[in-house]
Amino acid sequence: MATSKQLQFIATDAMALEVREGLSATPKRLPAKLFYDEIGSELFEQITELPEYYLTRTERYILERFAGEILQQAGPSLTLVELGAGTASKTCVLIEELLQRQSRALFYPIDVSPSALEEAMRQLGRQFPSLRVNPIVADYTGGVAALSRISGRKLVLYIGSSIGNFEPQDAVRILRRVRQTLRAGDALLLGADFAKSPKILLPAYDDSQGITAAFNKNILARLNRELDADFDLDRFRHVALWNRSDSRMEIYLESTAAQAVFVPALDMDLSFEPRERIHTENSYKYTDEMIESILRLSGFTLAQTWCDRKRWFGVHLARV
Ligand code: AVJ
Repeated sequence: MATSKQLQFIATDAMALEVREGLSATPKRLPAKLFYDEIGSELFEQITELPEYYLTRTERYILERFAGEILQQAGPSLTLVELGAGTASKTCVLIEELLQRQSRALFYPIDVSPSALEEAMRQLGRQFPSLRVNPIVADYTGGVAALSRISGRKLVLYIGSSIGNFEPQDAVRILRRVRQTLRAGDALLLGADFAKSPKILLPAYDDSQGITAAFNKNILARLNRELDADFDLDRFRHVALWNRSDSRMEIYLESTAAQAVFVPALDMDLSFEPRERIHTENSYKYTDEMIESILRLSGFTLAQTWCDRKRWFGVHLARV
């Protein structure tokens, strides 16, 4: 039984409205941002260490290998800003290189999670005494608004393939807003996963240890905890599919039986047919052409792309 305090969390939020909308729709869906409560964020950390999940370690390798070139391209006297920074664990690589080029630096990590930002502060403060960290607690919209108040030459980091959760037109909308806060000389560093064989993609989103399944199911567990819902987690299974025509991985929770679910905090009765799915995430996989077009439509020009030898992951520097 959830306490009233727990019930408040989603129920008072605009998030509750999105949950209601998504579960009322046909086919049913839930917003991917719901994954990241404390348990979900911990499960995601575990995903990044899975042998099948190549994204995080490949991007970190690219940042390590090319940090010098990336900062050279971005220009002198940089202030770093990171959208969706989390604990900023991959950003250290760039900060280390930056502090070899300039004696002091400013870093503005932007994230919705105050606890992740505290962790970032603690880690970075210890590791880099000459770095000034100014955390900003905000979502994408609020974070972008905060961007325009930051002075100096900026390099905005949007790494981790977080952009991949958005439909291309929404990605353009977000990047265009970022673009509007930037001035001549500023740059954007975008990390994005490349389209590749489903033989590589499918295991990355359906690992042998079942961590991704647990991550996906945590959405339902969260609705049980915070909205007092009665989803039976054993009667849903994790499904990952490659959608070639839309160039994206899709993940679902599939009902294994006909069943009814009640969501008290939303006063919602749900019914599921056998094999009926809830769509929980899209993860877009890009070609060079897709990246170029998204950047161009957002008002950026692609300056350079760095990638690993297999071209599994790309880090793209774009200028205003
Ligand atoms: C955090 C959005 C980059 O799409 O690969 C990992 C989330 N979902 N496994 C991704 C995720 C399933 C991840 N991003």
